Amino acid sequence: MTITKILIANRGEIACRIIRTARKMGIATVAVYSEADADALHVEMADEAVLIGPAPASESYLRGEAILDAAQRTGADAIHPGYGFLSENPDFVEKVEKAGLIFIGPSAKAIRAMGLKDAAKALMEKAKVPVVPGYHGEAQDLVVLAGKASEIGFPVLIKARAGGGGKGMRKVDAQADFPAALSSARREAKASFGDDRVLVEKYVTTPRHIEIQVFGDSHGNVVHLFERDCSAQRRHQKVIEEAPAPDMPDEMRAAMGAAAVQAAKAIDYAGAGTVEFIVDASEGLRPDRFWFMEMNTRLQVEHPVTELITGLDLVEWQIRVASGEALPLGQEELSINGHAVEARIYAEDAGKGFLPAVGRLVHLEFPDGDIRVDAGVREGDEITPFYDPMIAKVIAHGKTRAEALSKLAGALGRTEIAGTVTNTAFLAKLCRDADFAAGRLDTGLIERNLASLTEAAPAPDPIVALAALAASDMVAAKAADDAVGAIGPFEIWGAPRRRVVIEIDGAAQAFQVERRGARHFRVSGAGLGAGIDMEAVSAERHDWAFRTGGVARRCRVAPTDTSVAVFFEGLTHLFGKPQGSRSDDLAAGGDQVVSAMPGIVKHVLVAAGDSVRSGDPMVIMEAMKMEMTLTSPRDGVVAEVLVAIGAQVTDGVSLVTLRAEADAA
Ligand code: MV4
Repeated sequence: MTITKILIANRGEIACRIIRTARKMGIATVAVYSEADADALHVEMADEAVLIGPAPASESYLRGEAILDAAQRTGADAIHPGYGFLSENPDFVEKVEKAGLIFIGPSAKAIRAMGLKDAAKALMEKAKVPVVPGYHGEAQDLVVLAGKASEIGFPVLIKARAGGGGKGMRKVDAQADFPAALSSARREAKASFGDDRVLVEKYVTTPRHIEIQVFGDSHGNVVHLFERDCSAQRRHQKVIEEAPAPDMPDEMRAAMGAAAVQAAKAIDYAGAGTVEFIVDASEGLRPDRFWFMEMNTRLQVEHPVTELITGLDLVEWQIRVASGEALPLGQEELSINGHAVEARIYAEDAGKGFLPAVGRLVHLEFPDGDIRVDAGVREGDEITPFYDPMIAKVIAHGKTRAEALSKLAGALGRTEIAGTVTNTAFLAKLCRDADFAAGRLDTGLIERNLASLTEAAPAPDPIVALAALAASDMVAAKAADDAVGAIGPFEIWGAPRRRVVIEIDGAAQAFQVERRGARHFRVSGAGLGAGIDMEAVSAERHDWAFRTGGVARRCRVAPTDTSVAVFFEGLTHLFGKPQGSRSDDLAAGGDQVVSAMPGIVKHVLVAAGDSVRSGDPMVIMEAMKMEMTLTSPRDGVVAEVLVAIGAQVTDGVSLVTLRAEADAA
C-alpha cells in the first residue's frame, strides 16, 4: 500500500530525522507534540502538527489513543514510532493496525517474541543462534537458581527477563553472595518492569557489545547491514558507537551476520531490527566467542553509523518495507565503506557524575564541514527535565577508524553550546583516549578511565581575562555586516574602568577592567595577580581575536545576559554573569573628556603629549545631526587619545585622558 502521509509518534532528533527522509520521498508528515514542545524543531519541520497533551511523556508521547486520534484527524496512513516511547509496545502496534493504519516497524508478534529475555533465548537456542550459557527456565526459587549458578560457574549474571539497559541485573562472584543479589535483582525488576522473573548467565569476561543491524521485508527476505560496536558505555548508556567494530575478522563478521539473520528469520521479522551480542574479547575477537544477548525490535539511536558505512537511508528502507516493497538490496549488494563513529551530546555534567543538566540553549552552533549532525534542537530551545537530555548526535565518517575519530574529535571541539553544561569535552577526550583510539575497548573502558576522561581543564588566565573583558561590556562585538559608523570591528563603550564579577566553577570572582587605549585593556583581580594587558584586536559577532604577552589568540565568544562562553582550542569555558555584576568604577571627571551622549567622532583636535588649557576644544562629535565640541576640563597634558575619527560611542565614554596633575608637572 502506498504511504502518502506519516505521523511521527516521537520528538527530538529522531522525529526531525524521520521527517527529513519522508520529505525526500515526497511523503507528507504529521508531528505530534506535548505542550512543552509547542515550539520544537520537529513541529516546525512537519507539514501538520497536533498537540497531544501536557509535557510528561505519560500524558503525551506515550498516549496511544491521542496519537491514533491525531492520525485519524490528519488522514495519516502510517505511523513511525522512532525509538523509545511506544516503539516496542505490541499493544500499540495492534491498535494502529486495527485502526487500518500501517505501523512502520515489526509486527506485534515479533515484538512480543523478543520482549522477554528468557523466551527470546529459548527461541534463539531453537534457531541455533549461540546464546550465553546459563539457565532461563521456569523455576524461580532460590534453591534451584543457586544450584544452576553453581553449575554454570562463577562469576554469573542474574538478569531480569523483562529487563533492559542493565536494570534488574546483578553480577555475582561467589555462591555466598547469590541469595542477596537475587533478592536485590528481583526487587529492582518488580519495581521497574512489574515482573520479577530472572535468568542466570555465565558472566562473559572483557565483554564487548557488538550488535548487528538486520532488515526484513514482508516477502521473507532478511539481510544484515553489518555490525556496530557500542562497548563505549557508561552505566548502560551508550556514549560512542561505531561501525564496523574495530579489528573484527571477516570470518567473525560473517558468522555474526548469519546468526543475526537466523534470529530475525526465526520470528518472521520485518523492518529494522538489531540483534545484540555479548562478545568475550579477552583474547581478541574470535568467531566462537559471541553470544546472543537480546534483540531490539526498533530503529536504534546509533543507526547513522550503519547508514554512513553502507550509504543507505534506513528510514527510507523502513518506509518502503512497511508499504509492502521488497528489500531494496540483497546481501551480496551490501558492503562496508570506511568507518563511522557517533557521539551522543548530552546536557549533563561529566565532572559531577554526569548529572543531567537543563537550561536554555542561548548559544548553539554545530560544526560545519564533513560531519553529520542529527539534532532536534536549535539555538534558543530549552532542554527540559521531561525528556531524554540528548542535544544531538555528531557522526563522522572516514576511510579509516583513525580518520573518523580525528574528524569526530575535531567536530566536537567546534561544537559550541552555551546555556547548559554538556559532555562534549568528555566525548572529545574519549575519542583521543589511548586505549579507545587503539581499539582496545570493552564495556569497562570508560569506568576504568573515568577520572582522566572527566577531569576539567581550568580556563587559562588569558581566557579568564577575556571573559572578564567580554562581561564588562567594554568591548562589544560588531556584526560583520554592520558598517554604520563602525571604525573597525568593534565600538568603544562605557566608562574607562569597570568592576566585573564572573563565576568561575560556580565561585564569584571580581575583576577590574581598565581601558588603557582604544583597544588596550588591563584586566586584574581574582587569580590574575598584577593583571593582564590585553589588546582587543577584533571582535566580529562571535569571532574574537586578542593579544596578551605578545601572543595573539583567536577564539569564539558567546556573551549572554547571564553567562559568557569562550570556545578556545576545542574546549568550552563557561563563566556565569551574576546579576548586577558590572559597575563603573569611576565617574568621568578631572582627567577625562567624556562624551555626553551617543554620537560619532567627527574630528580629533589633540594628540598625546599636547599641552592644553581649560576649555580648549579637544574632540568634535556629531549627535542627532548636531555638532558638539568637547573641551578640556582643565589645564594639563594629554595622556591618551582613545578614539579615532568615525568612532561610534555611547554616552559616558572617555574620549581623551589627561595626565594626572602630578605627572603633568
Ligand atoms: C552481559 C555481560 C556479561 N556477561 N551478559 C548489560 C546490559 C545488557 N545490555 C546486558 N549487559 C551485559 N550482559 C553476560 N552473560 C555484560 C553486560 C554489560 C554490558 C554489556 C554491553 C555493554 C555494556 C555493558 C556494561 C556492563 C555490563
